[in-house]
Amino acid sequence: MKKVWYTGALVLLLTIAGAALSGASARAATPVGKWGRLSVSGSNIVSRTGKKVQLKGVSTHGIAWFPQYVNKSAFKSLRKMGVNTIRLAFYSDPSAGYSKSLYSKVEEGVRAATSLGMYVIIDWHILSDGNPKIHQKQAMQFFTHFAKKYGGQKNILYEICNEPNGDVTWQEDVRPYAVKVIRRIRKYDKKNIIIVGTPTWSQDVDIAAQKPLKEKNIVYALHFYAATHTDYIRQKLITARKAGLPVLVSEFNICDASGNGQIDKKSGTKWMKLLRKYKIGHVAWSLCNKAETASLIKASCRKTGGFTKKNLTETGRFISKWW
Ligand code: IDC
Repeated sequence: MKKVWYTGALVLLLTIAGAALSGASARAATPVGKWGRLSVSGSNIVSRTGKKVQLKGVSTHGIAWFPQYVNKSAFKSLRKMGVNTIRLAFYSDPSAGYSKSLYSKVEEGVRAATSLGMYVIIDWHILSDGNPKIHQKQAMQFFTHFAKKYGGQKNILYEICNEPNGDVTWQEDVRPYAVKVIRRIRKYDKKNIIIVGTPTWSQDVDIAAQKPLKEKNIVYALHFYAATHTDYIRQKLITARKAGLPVLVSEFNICDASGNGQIDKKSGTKWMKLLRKYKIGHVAWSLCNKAETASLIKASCRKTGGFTKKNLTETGRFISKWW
C-alpha cells in the first residue's frame, strides 16, 4: 500500500516538474526567450549575453492598407519558418493612411509579437514626405505614446524615419531630427534599440558613418531592392562597416525599387551573402498578397494567417531560404 502511494507521489512530482520545465523551455525556444533584450556593441547587435544576433524579419505593408495581416496566427507561421522579428509599418503621411486611430493596430501587432516571443519594430514610415522634419510633431507624439507604453519591454525596436529622400541631408535634416526623437524616446525607454534612417531612401550609411550619433544602442538603416540597388550600394555598406557603423537592413526586397518590377536573384544572393558575412539583420517587405512582386504572399492566397511555404510568392520563397 505504502509503495503504491510513493509511486503515485513520484509520478505526480515528475509530471509537475516536467510541465514546469517544458514551459520554461518553450519560452527559451522563442527568439526573445533565447536572446533577451538586444543592444548594440561596436558594429553589432548582440543578445543579453553579448552574442551576435542576426535579426530575420518581415515587414507588414502599410497597416492602413493591409491591417488584416497584423495578427498572431500570421506571425506565428512566420516564426515557424525562422522569422524572429516583425516590423509594423505606420505611414506618416495622410495620403498614405496616417491616422492616430491606427495606433491601436500597432498595439495589436506589438501584443501578438510579444506573446510569441518575437522582436517588433515600430516603424514611422516616412516616404512621400521625404524630410522627417515635415511631420516631426506627429513623430514626437507617436514615439512618446509607444515608448511610454512599451519602454519596459525587452522586445521593442523603434525605427524613427523609414526613408528620408529628396532634398535632405544627414547633417541638416536627418541627424538633428534623430537627436530630438531619440531624446524623447530615451525619456521613457532607456535601452531598446533605435533605428535611424539615412538619406537617399536609407542608402547613405557611408555618409552617416562620417558623423554618427553619440547616443547608445543606435543602428543605421540601409534599405535595398536588389534589382535596382547593386554593387554601388553594397559598397556603401562595406564602407560604413569598415568605419565601424552598426547597420540594420530594416527593409529590403529582391525586386526593383518600385516594388513591382523584375526580381533579381543573382543580386539578391550577393546581398544575402554579404549580410550573412557581417551578421547584419534583414527585414523583408512585405506581408500581404497585393499583386506586386514585392509581396511575400501569393495574390491567390486568401488566408491572412497560418501560412506555409506553399503560400509564398517566388520572392517569398527566395527570401525564406535565408530565414
Ligand atoms: C510600396 C508598396 C506599394 C505602395 C507604395 C506607396 O510596395 O504597394 O503603393 O509603397 O506607398 C520603399 C518603401 C515602401 C515601398 C517599397 C516599394 O519603404 O513603402 O512600398 N519601397 O516601392 N522603399 C523602396 C522601395
